Amino acid sequence: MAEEEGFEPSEVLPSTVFETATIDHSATPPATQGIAQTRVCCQAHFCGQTGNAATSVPIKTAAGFTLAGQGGYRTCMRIRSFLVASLCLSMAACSILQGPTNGQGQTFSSFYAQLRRQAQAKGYNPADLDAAFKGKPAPLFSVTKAEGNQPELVRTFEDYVGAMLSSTRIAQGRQNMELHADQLKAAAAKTGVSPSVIVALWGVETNFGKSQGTQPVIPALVTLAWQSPRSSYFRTEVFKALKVADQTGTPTAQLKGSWAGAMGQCQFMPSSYLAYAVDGDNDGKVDIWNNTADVFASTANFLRAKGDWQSGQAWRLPAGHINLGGLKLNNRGLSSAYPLSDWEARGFILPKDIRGYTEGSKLRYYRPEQGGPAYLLGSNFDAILKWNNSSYFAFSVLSLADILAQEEGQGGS
Ligand SMILES: [Ca+2]
Repeated sequence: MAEEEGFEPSEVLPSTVFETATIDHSATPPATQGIAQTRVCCQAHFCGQTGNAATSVPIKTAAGFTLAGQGGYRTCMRIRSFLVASLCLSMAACSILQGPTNGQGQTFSSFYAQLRRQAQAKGYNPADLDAAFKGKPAPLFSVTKAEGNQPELVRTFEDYVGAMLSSTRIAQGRQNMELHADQLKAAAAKTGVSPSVIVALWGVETNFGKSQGTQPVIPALVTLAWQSPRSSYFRTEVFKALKVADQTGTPTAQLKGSWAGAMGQCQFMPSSYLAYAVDGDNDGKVDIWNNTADVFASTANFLRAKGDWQSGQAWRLPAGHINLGGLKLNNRGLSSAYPLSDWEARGFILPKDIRGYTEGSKLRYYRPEQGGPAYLLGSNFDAILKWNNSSYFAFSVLSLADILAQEEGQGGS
């Protein structure tokens, strides 16, 4: 359940501060922002102008000097040299003393103190948060770097799908379909989600449980809550993770997962664990880390409950020669979902042997590659998008499921 948005880690003063800084002489800015604003003032008065006293305004440097803006160009240039040196020293000193800041100019220690207070207000023990860091709260910069390197952000559709449908993964998928046939059938019987789809998701998420991630989940989520543009989402996941640790009796430092905070063999975010993970083998525990019956039951339950999985419905149909006039596609060639009747009005003909669709069934148009095949995708594609909002991911998972289903004689996912 990786997140699709990418951003660059911000280990120095964020460039956006400089781009958006305005000269506000009435406010007293926070320390970091103040340095950035002073730099803008410095450029405006000493580089763009020639020391015009009438238009100059007082400049308070980071070192505490205030210049009244009187005098000519030579004086300004001498002062400029002094100022630049002072600013450089001051910025370096601030960086060392305070550490890097996020896009809002907030240091990690300041953010963490605030988060700690929020956790306490929500009824959590802040000591559990501290324990996740083994008593030394600090950001994990490897987490933010990883987010900018998601495979789907740097690979083409062909490369991405090819890697997901490797011969090794298909072979291991077949073996696992046999090995866990009873548990998979039990999960399918309760949810209508076929074993091939469950195994395909398991295979692409964690290589059939073998690659669950080794990051400490709570520090990873706290880092993302501090630095990510989706701060509020990850902040909520931090609190949910504390709840997961409590429910499962896991010490917070031992809660492991991916750099994005996804946990266990099905890579559930903490909120998904709390909402959709279920006890597949009725042993009284919901263990998505070690128990395959729970992993399969939880995976299928997510698709049924959150994705409204339509059992037996073909997930893709050849689009044929339909009228695309006025149809908007996103940058990956995917349209919004429209009723079957709308597509029929554009010239689509539903094959007679396809079941599970009505006139109101919603489908999306999808042509991932220019000049390549085009499809209409049913709501089970959307169910996978709710798992991971990436069309490449959803297409790969369901294609893999089709291959595994053919092996098992299921006739499609
Ligand atoms: Ca169980």
